[in-house]
Amino acid sequence: MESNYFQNIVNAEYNRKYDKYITYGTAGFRTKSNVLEHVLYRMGLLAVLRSKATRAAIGLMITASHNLEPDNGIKLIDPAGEMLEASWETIATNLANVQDSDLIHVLTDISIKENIDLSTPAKVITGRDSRKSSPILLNAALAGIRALNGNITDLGLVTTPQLHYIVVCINTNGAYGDPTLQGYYSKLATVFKSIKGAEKNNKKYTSVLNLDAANGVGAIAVKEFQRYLMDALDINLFNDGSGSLNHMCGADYVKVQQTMPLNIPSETNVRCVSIDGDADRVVYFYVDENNKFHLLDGDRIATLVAAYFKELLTMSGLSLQLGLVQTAYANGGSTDYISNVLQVPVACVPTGVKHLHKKALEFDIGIYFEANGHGTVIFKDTAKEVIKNHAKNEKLSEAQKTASTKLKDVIDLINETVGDALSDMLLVETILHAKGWDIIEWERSYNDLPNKQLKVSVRDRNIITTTNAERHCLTPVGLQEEIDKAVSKYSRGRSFVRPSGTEDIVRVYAECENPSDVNKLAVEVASLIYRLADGVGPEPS
Ligand code: G16
Repeated sequence: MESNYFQNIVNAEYNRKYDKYITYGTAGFRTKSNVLEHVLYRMGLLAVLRSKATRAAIGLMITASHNLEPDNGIKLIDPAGEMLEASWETIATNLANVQDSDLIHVLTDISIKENIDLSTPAKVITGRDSRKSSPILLNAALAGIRALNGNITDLGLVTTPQLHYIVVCINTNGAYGDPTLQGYYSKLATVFKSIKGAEKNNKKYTSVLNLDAANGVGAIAVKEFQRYLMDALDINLFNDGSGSLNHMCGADYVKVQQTMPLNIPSETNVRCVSIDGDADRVVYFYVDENNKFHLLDGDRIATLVAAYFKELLTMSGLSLQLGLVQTAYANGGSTDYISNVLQVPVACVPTGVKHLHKKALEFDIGIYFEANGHGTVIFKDTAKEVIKNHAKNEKLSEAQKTASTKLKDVIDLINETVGDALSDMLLVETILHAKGWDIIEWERSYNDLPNKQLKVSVRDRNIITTTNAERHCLTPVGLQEEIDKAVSKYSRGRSFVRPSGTEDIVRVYAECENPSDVNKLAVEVASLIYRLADGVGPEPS
């Protein structure tokens, strides 16, 4: 049956027109949009096989998230809303790179090795971001899905987290929520309004914020949210799609450059939010009366959320295991605060929400955030059950009842399927409102160590390999020893390097105690990479 089954997949329009090897990176395939059509066609084919293998709906999102407009990419979403299972990333990479003449053979091989019953129906839910190249790439993916008779639901322009959400809603027959965009907006907005109550403001908290939507698809979602939230949150929207995508705006720009995005007014102490091009990351920031920029990134969100959950668990009398997952990018100040002040167990894993999500599943309540603002909270089903039953317990004191009801309600505010900038923002707003905090109060909990990120272009970024959750460099030989020497010169110094899985560059992270040293350390390490890993372009200075 196999060879017959695949006979319709030959389509000259989507022949391989690019011979560079392409790999499934940190969050899917990502490169220049004009070389991706055949990859998207093949991923359409693969999505059908994955759906058959899992006997569930699969998500396929066309996006390059934080990258600039010329790039594009694809993220595949597994049935439970997670990123594609790791073993299938290798399958995807192989499929993306084979010669056209080997395609049928490789697909047949996948179906045999994965023991796929090809008569199982397949369902693929697709979505795309607002890039100009996305419709063409979506057509390529749809052609691939159709070639294997997969059933398609195309959601059109959606944020990545909306697609994750709808995939899970479909696969749980609506138990997670109504599988529509209206269902998504309505679920989050309803809970937000109900937890926050009628009081818009509380002590230092005011409901006004400035939001930078990176000129991406998130702007559409924000406008839609505003209709559902009504006046529960007063969002002033900037970079709403009329400018260039992620160009000097968006969460990645604000986090890496540690500066205001284009177009956001410098209003003293006003809470500002940046999301990225597909709205799966969020960071907060403000400028003070001296026009100094302050960033409250994913680490700050993680600590705010962890402290809130810890408080609610203690107040409700529940003993569920709370844990936090970070990456090497987490600021040393945040890790110290989590371990020593909050006393919440903290784990460190390699970059990529796929790694954080997996680790967070080990806790009853797992909070995971990358410093870049990508993260969420996930709950074990058993923990949800315990919380729900506890909130119904009539023997609880008034304080215990209030806390456990809040805990139960807040679960519905969180998009557990993946990091979701807008759901995360509503969670932060809920917590700040509950505490009566402005952004300055929030920032007071701990001090970040001064830190800096740089990008270095090298001939082949894959010659950099790492271990120990990316904190230690294995190759090129000798690089780690040189980094260690550089770091040892600075008090509380730390630095690591790793190849990006979304851009053709090597990333450098540096932090140390003295703000005037951090740039020196970052440049020193960047120069080491440039010299030992065959840098291209101008040497970092
Ligand atoms: C993706 C991943 C994130 C990761 C980021 C940067 O985000 O989902 O987990 O932190 O890429 O990865 P890298 O440092 O390997 O380039 P997004 O928002 O771009 O999809």
